Amino acid sequence: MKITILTLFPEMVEPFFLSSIMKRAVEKGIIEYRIINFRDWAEGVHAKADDIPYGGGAGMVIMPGPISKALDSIEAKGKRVVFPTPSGKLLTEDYAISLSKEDELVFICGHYEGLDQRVIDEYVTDEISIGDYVLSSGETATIVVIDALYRLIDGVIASESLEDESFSKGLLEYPQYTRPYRYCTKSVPDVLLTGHHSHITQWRCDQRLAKTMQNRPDLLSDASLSIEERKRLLSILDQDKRTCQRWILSEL
Ligand code: 6GU
Repeated sequence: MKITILTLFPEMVEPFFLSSIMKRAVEKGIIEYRIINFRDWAEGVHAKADDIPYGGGAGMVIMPGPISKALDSIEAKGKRVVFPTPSGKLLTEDYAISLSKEDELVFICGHYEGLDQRVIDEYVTDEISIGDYVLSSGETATIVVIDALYRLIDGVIASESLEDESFSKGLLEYPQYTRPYRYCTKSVPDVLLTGHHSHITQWRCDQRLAKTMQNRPDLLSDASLSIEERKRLLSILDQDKRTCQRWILSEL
């Protein structure tokens, strides 16, 4: 996949491509990236790329000229052009999967208050938000979007690693343990040492259900649960109810 990032702060983005799993994906040739500073298309001695908003208001807006020249130089029209912004559609695992299937993606990093709407209308195919909070820079959001999608491309990470992780099947991930067996008086759940494959699978499945119910009950209504998993969920709910009842009674 070819990734192009248009930014005024290349130094914020570059390190991501130089470390860890992304570094390996680049070395393997799975990811090709280029980072373009669109200030290079700005004019005047100050190479101005932003200006005050028409109609008044706080902050600065990225001017249409330099960014659209940069976009034309890479023939962005017809390509999937992503603009990470808090006003975009929410990034989900399914959204990341759809982006991971593209051969090429272009990212525009906004800064300050935003990007002139005419540039969005002309070039942007996807306005994406990474959550209901505001970041000061589009660069960090761009890295989040890229991180969520590139790991799903074949060959980047082992496919088994993707199977049980959070959001696969619409559930959160089960807890993981490694050596030592005892750490600060706590030991690893015994079932994981039994070598009994089906018991371990069952325990992990229960843990995923319980974790999802505790931290993200909103996910359960869309999760694709089997009859057996629904029954397990009921029994976990029952146990929770009994624990809750015991706690209430102990306070009386
Ligand atoms: Cl994509 N950008 C910024 N600046 N803030 C955000 C965001 C994006 N998503 C949530 N907050």
